[in-house]
Amino acid sequence: MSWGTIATWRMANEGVEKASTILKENGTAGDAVEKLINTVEAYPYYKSVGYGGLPNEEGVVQMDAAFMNGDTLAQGAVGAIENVMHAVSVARALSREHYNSFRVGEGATKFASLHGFEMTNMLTERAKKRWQKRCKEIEQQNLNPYDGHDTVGAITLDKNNSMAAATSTSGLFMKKDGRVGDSPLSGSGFYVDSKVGGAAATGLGEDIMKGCLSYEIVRRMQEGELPQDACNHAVYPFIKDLKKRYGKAGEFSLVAMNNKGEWGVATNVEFTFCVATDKQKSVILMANPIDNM
Ligand code: SD4
Repeated sequence: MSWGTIATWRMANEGVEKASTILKENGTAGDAVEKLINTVEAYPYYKSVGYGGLPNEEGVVQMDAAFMNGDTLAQGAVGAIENVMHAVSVARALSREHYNSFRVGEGATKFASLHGFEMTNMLTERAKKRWQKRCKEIEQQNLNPYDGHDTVGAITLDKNNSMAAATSTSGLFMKKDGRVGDSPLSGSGFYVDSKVGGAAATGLGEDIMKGCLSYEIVRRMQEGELPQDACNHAVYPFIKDLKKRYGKAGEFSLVAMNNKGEWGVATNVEFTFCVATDKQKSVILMANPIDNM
């Protein structure tokens, strides 16, 4: 009986270890992925996810998050939610609703509050200082305001062959009020089907959305490609094409796992990620863009 998990960035390491324990002990893919993401969300020194996440240009922390059940294909998501530490848990609660399962802004916070989620001021002193510094830098040095962002995205496979996917992020640093990225968007920031596998993304949401890259990877795996081939074929030609048609492509990376616990990644930037499976003890690995992009 295989189990496994793969997640974006080194920051997911502790969460991946906790998810592995759940999966080894016969827990569900859904519980494991939620625990993985919650662990990153609660840590105040990760500057792009959950508590301590970086604010928008008005100094307000707005989170995007999603949860998907690979058995039922049920999904829940929140966009630009404020004052909630565990946005992914709100997304999971929303995934149990047949209607109204993707909520944004005040409506998302209202749902969280009604469902007993604690209201938390998400702007830490540290994040506030970084924001103040960046405001000054932008004014004085004409810097690109949107540097500094990462998403934790993860796929889990449990011993019963069920899979789940989830994401959580504060999105682009200095984004506009109400801006929503790829992370809560089905098929772009995440997708999972227990009959096949799943994928999740991190990077410039505006460009990831242009290719629906998570769905494209799952679709390729469904056609029989291994996760690494699916990642290569979905991501690298897309980057080339985007550069040709749009003139540029932002930085982004994708991780994927199939329902046998085999995995793959593709990236156009130096990228760390975490993996653990029944055959592979939890590790942090590094991926680089392939040469002929
Ligand atoms: C977004 N994809 O909001 C997120 C941010 C991110 O690495 O992952 N950056 O566009």
